[in-house]
Amino acid sequence: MTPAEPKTPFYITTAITYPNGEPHIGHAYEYISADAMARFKRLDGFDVFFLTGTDEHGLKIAQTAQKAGITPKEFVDRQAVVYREVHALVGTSFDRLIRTTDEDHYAAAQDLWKRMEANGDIYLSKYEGWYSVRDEAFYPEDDTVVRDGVRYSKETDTELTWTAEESYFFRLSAYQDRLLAYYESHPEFGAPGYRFNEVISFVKRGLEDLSISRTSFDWGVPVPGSDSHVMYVWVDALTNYLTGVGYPDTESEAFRKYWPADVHIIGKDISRFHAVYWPAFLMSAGLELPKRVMIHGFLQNNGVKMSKSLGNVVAPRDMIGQYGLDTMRYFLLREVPYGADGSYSHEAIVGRMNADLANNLGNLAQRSLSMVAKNLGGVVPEPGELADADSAILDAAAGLLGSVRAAFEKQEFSRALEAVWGVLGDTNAYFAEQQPWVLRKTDPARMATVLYVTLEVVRRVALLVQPVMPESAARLLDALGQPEGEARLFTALTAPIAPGAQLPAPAPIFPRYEEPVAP
Ligand code: ME8
Repeated sequence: MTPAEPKTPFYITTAITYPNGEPHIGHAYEYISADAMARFKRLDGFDVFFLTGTDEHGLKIAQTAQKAGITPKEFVDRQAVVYREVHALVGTSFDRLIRTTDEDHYAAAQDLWKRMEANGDIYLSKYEGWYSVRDEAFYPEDDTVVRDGVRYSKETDTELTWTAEESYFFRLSAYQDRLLAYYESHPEFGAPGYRFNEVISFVKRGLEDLSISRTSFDWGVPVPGSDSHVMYVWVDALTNYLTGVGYPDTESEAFRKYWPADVHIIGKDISRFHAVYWPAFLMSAGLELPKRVMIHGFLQNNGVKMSKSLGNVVAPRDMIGQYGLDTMRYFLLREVPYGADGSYSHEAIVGRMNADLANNLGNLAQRSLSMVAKNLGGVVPEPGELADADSAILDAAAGLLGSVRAAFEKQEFSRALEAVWGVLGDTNAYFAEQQPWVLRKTDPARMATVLYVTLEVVRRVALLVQPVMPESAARLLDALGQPEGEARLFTALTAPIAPGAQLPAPAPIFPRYEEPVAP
């Protein structure tokens, strides 16, 4: 026996969430999209490491804890549980849920600091500038505006405070040319293009050195050799991607296997940190750069920004309770082209749930499976000679892996689902034209072939939608008699459903949304 080929590693991360507030659907969106990507790669034969977690240091967390009357550590311990529950709720199949208060993370952040320092990129000076606690970021005066005596960031509209203190600086200004050269030679690094172009313009305008330590509070990773300073929260936060795979032990199996990351999944408000500061830190430290930074858009409620003051922040738990997890996962990935901003509304979710899931996929599965149950004793039939219509539909289904894979490669989730639903639409049309319920009397052998072809398309679709709707796809594969394990990997796409297999009694999997009737 020849040993199995080692699997190709694939390392994917989400942003680590600030756990100061309550989780909202925007966070769930990020977890779900990264999760779909991770599941896709696992099913496609990759050795996946999926990292997500919480970003627990910084002034914002310290202030929130103070308001709650507890220590920052007590506060983040409490909130880490809340976020762990959200991950369980949305089905995040992470390999590690990192917390920046984890012990190994301190060692990693300090090691990265020392490498940058050894490279001559860190110096001590004094900082004076406008700081946003909400964004944990400084803004140049030109990028600020005063309203009613309060200064705000033009970009994020968050309140700014004048901050003056001794600070360590990172020589970011020295990296402008190297960053631009890197972007030029790695066109896949930042995506989508319309978002990454903003990053490029920012770098082209010239980079200032970056303040990377604070002395006015102590809730952070201590700067090595300098007791009065803690690291700027973003230096510590970005390092989580290294800690997650064994850094600072660069010889560890995990690090050698998984670094550099294949993709960082992040939202549009933090592209600068990931596509400018982070690669510059890594260049300075002599470490490889991530292969891709994928920038998703923001979700809005009915076209309106979610905010506490408007009272339109929806908790993932409520939405999932109302529509079901897989409906939400499907909706979020299908409705909004990944990268663009998007909106959710009751009508839009119900529309997708009823049209795409219940009518299109659900009906096709339920009608074909019930006909097999009623007319063939629930046994997968032997197909006869294939007619052109049969081959055409099977070929279309066989072509899906290629198109879905190409779309996932670029995190174009909506395009992948569109391709699958295109074939489902054609299969529904095929089913309606072939009229197997008529063939039952006129030509039972032909009915058997039509049902076989339909089951086989449904099986391929079920395999391919597993990353997006893991629970429903699993139930569909159960209904098709597909055992767990190899029969559910993408390699099984080319091994058609076996005639003669006994199927369990079918039960509907994709319910229609019915508006609750007022009492
Ligand atoms: O920025 N729609 O944390 P965070 C979609 N700790 N995505 C949204 C969103 C919305 N309405 N609101 C937020 C941080 N996000 C840092 C990250 S990484 C080393 C440190 C996204 O809790 C946001 O863009 O403010 C980010 O990717 C993630 O949620 C966490 O945001």
